[in-house]
Amino acid sequence: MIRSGISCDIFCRIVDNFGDIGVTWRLARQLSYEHGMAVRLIVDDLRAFRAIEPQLDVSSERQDVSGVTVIGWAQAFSISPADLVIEAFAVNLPKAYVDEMAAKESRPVWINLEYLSAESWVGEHHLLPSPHPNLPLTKYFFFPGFTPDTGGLIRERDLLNERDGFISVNVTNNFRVFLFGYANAAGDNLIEAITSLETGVLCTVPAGALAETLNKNPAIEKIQFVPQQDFDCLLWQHDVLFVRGEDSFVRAQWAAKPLIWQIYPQSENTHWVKLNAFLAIYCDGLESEPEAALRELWRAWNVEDSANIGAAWRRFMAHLPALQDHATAWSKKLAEMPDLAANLLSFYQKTIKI
Ligand code: TRH
Repeated sequence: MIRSGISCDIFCRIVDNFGDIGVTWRLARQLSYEHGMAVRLIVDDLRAFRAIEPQLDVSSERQDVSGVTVIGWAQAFSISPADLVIEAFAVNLPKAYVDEMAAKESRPVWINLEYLSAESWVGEHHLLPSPHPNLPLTKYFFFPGFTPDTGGLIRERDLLNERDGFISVNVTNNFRVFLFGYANAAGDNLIEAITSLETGVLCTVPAGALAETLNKNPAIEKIQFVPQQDFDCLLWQHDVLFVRGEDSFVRAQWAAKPLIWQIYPQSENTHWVKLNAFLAIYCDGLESEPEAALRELWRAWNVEDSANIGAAWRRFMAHLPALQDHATAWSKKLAEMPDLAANLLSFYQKTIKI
């Protein structure tokens, strides 16, 4: 592969769970192997990172993994700034690193990669500059999103072809549900409803709080985390996907399967605004009955409504063919937009010329 000659540093602090590292690790690998960039990922918690990348050596503060140099946060002082600097989710960069960015003859392009949201203000704020108060540096807000006025979604070049190839040869007889979520009081009733509706149904539940709190049920298969490179194949083996956070939510959309999103809860219920904004664009083109079924199941799962989750599941399943067609159409529609890495690079090329 031709190296682009562009270097990139991505800074990530793991707040909790795997969303921050999930997004940055995926992006780092793509920038390296598809765009030939020299990528360093500076991360504060190698142990958490290891859950999605078992090749990592947690005792090493500098190592090369899958074409990316992974550096422990404490070693950030030892590196000179790259051409493109990405701080993920408004993490504060080390002061010495920022001072060095300002001192460089050709200043880096500085991006703050924001959280994903379908809210309409995102397009208006995407790529807005934020000049540094006292250094000759400008940081740009980069918003992922679902519409062409945003930074788009991470999508690897061969992802959809790989998906179609995999699905065409891996046909399973059992109906399979993937259940990746936070602890949920409605979990047992949901499993009960899933297993009483279908025979031979299997529910895959990745390790974590949800798996730990579920009652024993022969239909449940608890699994350890797979490496992130294998996560898509795992999704493609299922018929309905319960996902959460940000990265698994996006991958479920690329999997083109009916999905239920458990959104990361925020204070003052602000996550509902985000969830409804997504539903408003996702449901466009769905008939009213499948739309109502989808909305009801999403609501019941997110408010942990154990009394109504069973009925919501049955209603959702009654519209499964329509929901499957819609998921396929949605994934096609999203794929018409340039992907996030391509948008990032074209912004870099434009900005570096200014
Ligand atoms: O783990 P998440 O809930 O992450 C988050 C964080 O909580 C974060 O603070 C919050 O702001 C954000 O959500 C919105 O969910 P997410 O984003 O889906 O990340 C999970 C990652 O783990 C994703 O990259 C897929 C990966 N994964 C594997 O690689 N293997 C596995 O087996 C599983 C189940 C997941």
